[in-house]
Amino acid sequence: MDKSQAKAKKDREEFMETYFKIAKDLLEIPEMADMPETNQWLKKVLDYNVPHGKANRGLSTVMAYKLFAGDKLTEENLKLAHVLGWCVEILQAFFLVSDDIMDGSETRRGVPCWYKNDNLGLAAVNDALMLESCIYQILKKYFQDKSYYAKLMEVMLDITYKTIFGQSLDTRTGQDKKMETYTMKRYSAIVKYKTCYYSFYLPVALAMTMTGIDDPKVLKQVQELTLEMGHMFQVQDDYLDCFGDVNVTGKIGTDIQDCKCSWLFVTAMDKCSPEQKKELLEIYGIDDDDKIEAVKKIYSDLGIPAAFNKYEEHAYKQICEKIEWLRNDLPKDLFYDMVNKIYKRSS
Ligand code: GPP
Ligand code: MG
Ligand code: MG
Ligand code: MG
Repeated sequence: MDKSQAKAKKDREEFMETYFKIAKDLLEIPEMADMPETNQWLKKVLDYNVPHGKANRGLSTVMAYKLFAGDKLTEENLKLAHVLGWCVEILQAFFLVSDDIMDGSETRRGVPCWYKNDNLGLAAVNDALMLESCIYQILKKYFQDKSYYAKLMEVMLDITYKTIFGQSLDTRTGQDKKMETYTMKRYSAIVKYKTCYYSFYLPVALAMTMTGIDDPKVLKQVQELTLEMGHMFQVQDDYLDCFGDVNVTGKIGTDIQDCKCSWLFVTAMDKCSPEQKKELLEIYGIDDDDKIEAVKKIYSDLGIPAAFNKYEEHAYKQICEKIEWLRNDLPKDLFYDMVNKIYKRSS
């Protein structure tokens, strides 16, 4: 293990310690002491859905705080940044539990999706709501006497709002199945809202809120850059849904049968012959193994994997260029770390 891997391992271990603390806090909310059964249930929901991911978003929140705070960093504030990082991870868990129900997915992080677990079914909807509510219990406990408490809530709620609207567009597009509307423009709108804001902008925005950075020009630069990273991330996600190794991604893809406006489909539409187009429009969005395989074959025949590799390289280069051109008061290392964590990812 080299030096940077050892540091990443240590950062992760420190971050995990805070998970145990906030999980305990949530189970010990004084006015809920007469609800021991639901408290035990909440523990199950948290432990299954929150701590077993890559925690990129949570760790980015901590790193962003460290780099924005610079020499004003205190032990106490670092702990608070860890707490904020877990709020982002809980938000992610809330989205994933809900998303898996909507997408009809089977597995997540190598185990059954929460709603599939113990045949929970739609009872899992309330568990998703429980997760979301936990965020605000934690924010209250740790931040209520901070001058930036209202601003933190505003950021969290605003990004949640945007994500829910992105998810609405994603889900309704898949249900309407009007494949002539599946353009790159539509795709970009879906991913900007459903993925980019919460996955890449939110961790940095929360850290900036904690450090009191509110210059609109700075926020705009950070937003532009992080949304671009998020776009690359979702294109990768779409690629992995179809061509990823399930043992590595931990999730079985559903985009083809769900008739999603995915990067692969939009790119295929652009490249295909009239005959291939006719076939694709006939077989896309149907939950049938042979038809799903036939879609994958058309993607392969069209050279979509190569087109993806080309896209990824190009997007990465553009993001790195953007980072180079950032204002000097912004921490370039943070953004390089964020993009390098995802470039060429297989999970
Ligand atoms: C990713 O879509 C987007 C989300 C997980 C946001 C969900 C938002 C909600 C408001 C529920 P995806 O379906 O491609 O993700 P995955 O491939 O991980 O299922
Ligand atoms: Mg999904
Ligand atoms: Mg989805
Ligand atoms: Mg996906």
